Amino acid sequence: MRLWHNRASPFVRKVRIAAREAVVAERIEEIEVMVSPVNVNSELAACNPLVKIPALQTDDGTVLYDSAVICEYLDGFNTGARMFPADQRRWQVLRLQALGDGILDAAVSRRYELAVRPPEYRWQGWLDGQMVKIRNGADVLEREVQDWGERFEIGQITAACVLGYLDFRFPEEAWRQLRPRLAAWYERIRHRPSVAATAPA
Ligand code: GSF
Repeated sequence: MRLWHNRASPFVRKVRIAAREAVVAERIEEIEVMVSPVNVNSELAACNPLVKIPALQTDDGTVLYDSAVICEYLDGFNTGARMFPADQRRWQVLRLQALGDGILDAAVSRRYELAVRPPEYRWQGWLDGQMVKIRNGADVLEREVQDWGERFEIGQITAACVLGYLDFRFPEEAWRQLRPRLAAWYERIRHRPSVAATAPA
C-alpha cells in the first residue's frame, strides 16, 4: 500500500496511528508530498481528485480517501481490539470521530487563513468563527473524556490528533488551561507508541 502523506497533517496522523494500532504500518510505503489549496500537486491530483492528503493506494490499485474511510479500511487488517466497533456503539464512535474531524477542519481552515491567504485578504470574522468551533468542540471532549476509560478506538485516535495539532499549530491557545481532564488523558495517551511515533513535525 502507498500513503500520500505529510507529517504536519493531523488527518494523515489519524491514518499513521491506525496503521500502527492495526499492525500494518510496515506494509505501507509513505510518499511525502506538500499540499496547498492554491498550489495543486499534480501527482496527487492524478490519484485523488480532491487533491488532499491522506490518500491510500491499496494493493489492488484502488485509491481510498478520506482519513475516516482509510482508517476503517486499515481496521479490516486488525486482529486486536477494533477501532471501529460493529455493535450498537458504532454510532457513538463514528460521532466522536466526526466531532474530532470537525475540530480539525476548523483548525486547518484557520491555519490556511493565517498561513496561505495573503495578509491583506485575511478575514478576522472567519478566524474567529473557526475558533468558536475549535473551543466548543474541545469543551465537549473535556465533558466526555471521563467516559472513555482505556478505549483507544477511532474516536480517541482522532481526539489525540486534535490535541497534538492544537499544540503544534496553536500553542498560544493553551487548550489545557480550562480542560484538566482532557489534559490528564492526553498526558498519558501521547506516550502510547503509535501516538509518540507519529508526532507532527
Ligand atoms: C480532510 C483532509 C485534509 O483537509 C480527511 O482526510 O479526513 N476530510 C479529509 N487534508 C489537508 C492537509 S492537512 O491535514 O493539513 C489537505 O490535503 N489540504 C490541501 C487542500 O487542498 O485542502
